[in-house]
Amino acid sequence: MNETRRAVLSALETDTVSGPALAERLDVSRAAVWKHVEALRADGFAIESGDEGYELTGVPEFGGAAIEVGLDAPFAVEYHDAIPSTNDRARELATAGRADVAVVADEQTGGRGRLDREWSSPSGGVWLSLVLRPDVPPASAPTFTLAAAVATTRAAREAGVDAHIKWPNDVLVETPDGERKLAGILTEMEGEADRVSWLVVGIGVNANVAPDDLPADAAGTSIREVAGDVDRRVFTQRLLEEFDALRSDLDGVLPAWREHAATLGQRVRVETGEKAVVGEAVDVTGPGTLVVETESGRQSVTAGDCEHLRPE
Ligand code: BT5
Repeated sequence: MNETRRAVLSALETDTVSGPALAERLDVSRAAVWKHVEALRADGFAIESGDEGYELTGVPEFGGAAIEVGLDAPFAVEYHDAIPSTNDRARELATAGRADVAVVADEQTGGRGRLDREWSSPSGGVWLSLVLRPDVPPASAPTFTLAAAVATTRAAREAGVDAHIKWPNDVLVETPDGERKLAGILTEMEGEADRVSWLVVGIGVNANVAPDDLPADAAGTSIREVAGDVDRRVFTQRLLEEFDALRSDLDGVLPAWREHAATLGQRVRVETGEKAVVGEAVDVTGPGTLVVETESGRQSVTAGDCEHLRPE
């Protein structure tokens, strides 16, 4: 969004302000203020002009400016009604040197999961990718995936969904028919030997999505199915705020992850590509390695697909 327009919006966020006062505060003409107010109205903001000045009385249901209003985290939001993949767009922004941008879409036409799997992304979801430039070594990158899983789980719980994390990156809901996937995370990175250049953390949440719109074989669920429709603007803000708090305290990520995880203490089968590791998941150690107690001793797994097995 245009800087002045953003400033008009943030002024109206806390107060009713007159046109002349706004013009003076932002050092622009009254005509410019009026133009920005009109543009905001055209974007769906309800701004009333009364005796005291302009009053913000309503924000659009979803969208970039809507998410930025009242957001207590330093992300600029780039919104698309539809886009092939927010991760692809975030990679472009990362390559161009940007940081702390959240690319958000209502619908993705080419959503990606891990290992080039498809990620179904119908309209009504929260499909979001963060562009980050943390000053950490590449080995610490998985911590940001864990942080995204914690942030998503917390936001889902606030929306009334009893969500848990399955190692490493799935957010699940336990249903009478078994575990259902509510959200997935795809982290991509470019780095040098000793430090990360950029990270793109892609988070896909089945928010206001009908179960019929999810792939039949995916065992997915949505916030709509479990708890009814969520205010996606507030949900996205809470997710971004929780993520921002976690990345500012990386030592706190692993304990928070453990607290929200359904995997620890379970019998699991982890497909690593080369082999299957079967046993009890006993711990996750930094920066996201799963420790499995198998018949032949403890094994550490850094990546793979994890299945929760029924107890023997
Ligand atoms: C993931 O992969 O779980 C990572 C998903 C990341 C999606 C986000 S959306 C924003 C950003 N932009 C992108 O293009 N991607 C990211 P994985 O663990 O590989 O799981 C993929 C598998 O989940 C698929 O093979 C399906 O079986 C299943 N699946 C596909 N769409 C689903 C959905 N909407 N809900 C639940 N399961 C789904």
